[in-house]
Amino acid sequence: TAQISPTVVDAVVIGAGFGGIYAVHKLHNEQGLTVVGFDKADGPGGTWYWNRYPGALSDTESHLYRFSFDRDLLQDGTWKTTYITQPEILEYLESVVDRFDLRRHFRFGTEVTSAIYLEDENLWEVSTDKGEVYRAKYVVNAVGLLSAINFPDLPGLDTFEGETIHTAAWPEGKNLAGKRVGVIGTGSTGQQVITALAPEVEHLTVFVRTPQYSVPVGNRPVTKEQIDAIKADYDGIWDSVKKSAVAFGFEESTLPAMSVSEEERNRIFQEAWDHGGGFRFMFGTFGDIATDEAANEAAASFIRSKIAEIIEDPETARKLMPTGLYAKRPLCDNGYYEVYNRPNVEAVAIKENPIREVTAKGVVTEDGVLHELDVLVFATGFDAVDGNYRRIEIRGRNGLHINDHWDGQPTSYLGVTTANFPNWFMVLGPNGPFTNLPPSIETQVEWISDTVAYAERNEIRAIEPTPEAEEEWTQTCTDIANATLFTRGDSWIFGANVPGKKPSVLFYLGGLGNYRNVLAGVVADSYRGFELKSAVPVTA
Ligand code: FAD
Ligand code: NA7
Repeated sequence: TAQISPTVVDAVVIGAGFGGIYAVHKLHNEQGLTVVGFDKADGPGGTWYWNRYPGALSDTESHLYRFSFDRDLLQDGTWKTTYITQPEILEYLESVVDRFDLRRHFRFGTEVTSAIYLEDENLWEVSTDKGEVYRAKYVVNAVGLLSAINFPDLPGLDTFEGETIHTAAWPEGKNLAGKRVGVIGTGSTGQQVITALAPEVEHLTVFVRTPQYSVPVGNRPVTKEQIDAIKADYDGIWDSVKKSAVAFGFEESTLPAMSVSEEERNRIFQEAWDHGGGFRFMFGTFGDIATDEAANEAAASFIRSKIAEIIEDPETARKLMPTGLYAKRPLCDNGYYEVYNRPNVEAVAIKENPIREVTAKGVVTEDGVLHELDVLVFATGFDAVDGNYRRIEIRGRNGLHINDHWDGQPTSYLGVTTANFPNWFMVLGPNGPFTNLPPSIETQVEWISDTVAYAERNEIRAIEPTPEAEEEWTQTCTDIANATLFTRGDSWIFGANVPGKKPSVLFYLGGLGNYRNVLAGVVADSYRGFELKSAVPVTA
């Protein structure tokens, strides 16, 4: 790279999802900084650019799965159903990019391969797979928390003569009508794609490893009157969302599940089941489902009884029946369990009957059966949170590699910064909030851009957290996580889903309202926990 003369800008933004789009808007349109944004994708949208699989739907309600920062944007928005589909979200994000004239700042189809801090110049040198080199004082990483694909290697996979597709790399418009399709994975994505594919394909074989608890999503058409009522009250709605814990827009319950009679408890569960929504079922019914074992079991057993009612064949129901704690990201679906009553859908329980190998014609299980397939779909999720960081060569002070810095576990101070990586910010980095994400993304991007503005105003050369502040934040997040049952439900929330990945606490489970207070408190307390290096000599 020595021969290439780098382009110098004030800030580099990596990613063009909700986070990157808003970061470029804040830094350029509001602060007048020169900014270049990158995305591997050929257009904006992030998650919603990549996840084009049939059935892809947000499980945040439509009116809250969007930006809140601009009143006119909110008033101009519209939606057809209570939940918003992938094509609609993609269209929305593209329209935001055009509305704020952001497209010209992005280089699409361009992967950032390295970001190296040059101590003497106090600049980050950012290189891309196109051979370009940029230098910038600030780097904002908006690389996505559910973005680096988890693609398990099955024995014999390379001999398969059919097609393999990961849901997060679904080719645009790819239709599987009339095909014999296998799906591996029954998380949120698996449930959506299985439900959508079942009526279209000739035969669907679902390879089920760990069945999960799910409740109906309850997606319904909305009227103009309903939308107008929301718009009339948008300020109040966002205000209460940003003060809440999970930011999904419903009233979070504080009622202990065991404080009411069994009959009353089941009435409350039934009401939530009929209304729909995964987070609503877990956090809107009672206040202690995620923390108290008896409460958790009450919710789990209610859902199990529903599954037993819905799935007609008892043997199939057994294969789909979750056991143990209800303590992962709460799922909701659009008729998922019902799908197994179709004659063309078959469940294979791969814990009791593991996949032996993939052959030219399909998947062979331990019982010797060949499941013949034209297409094998991987709904196997993501190397969540730190996955995309580890795929870039990132070096901070003294050449410290991010993978060495995060050798034990990925850490941060406040989810947005990490020690030894000056002027380097993260959107949804390790130990950020676990919520409906757009309001958390906005919170972080606003904090980052306010901090950049503060540094520019005060001629701060470099800002980074102290290792002590970072350790304290990790401890805070660990203590909060340990007070919940979530630490016991192996999933991507704790990095427990990818072979070889060391499980650890990856989220601040203290809620968005508290998180916002912490961020504001740190700033009010003269950037408590940060080291600010002045560009000008400090006079006595
Ligand atoms: P992303 O949208 O993931 O964007 C990151 C971008 O960075 C990607 O486009 C990627 O290509 C790019 N990138 C990464 N590394 C590089 C690199 N080295 N060089 C160049 N580009 C790079 N959240 C909710 O709150 N509610 C939901 O209902 C919900 N549903 C979801 C459903 C699915 C199927 C998935 C996968 C996620 C869902 N999420 C949901 C989470 C969702 O990811 C966030 O809500 C949000 O879209 C994240 O935005 P982001 O900008 O932080 O990251
Ligand atoms: P998830 O929730 O991580 O689900 C992945 C699924 O794939 C899950 O059922 C896994 O089973 C299964 N899986 C993963 N690897 C394998 C292998 N090797 N063999 C068989 N089965 C496997 O990812 P999603 O995409 O569904 O959802 C992630 C988030 O994105 C979601 O919460 C939304 O926020 C959007 P396991 O449970 O590990 O036994």
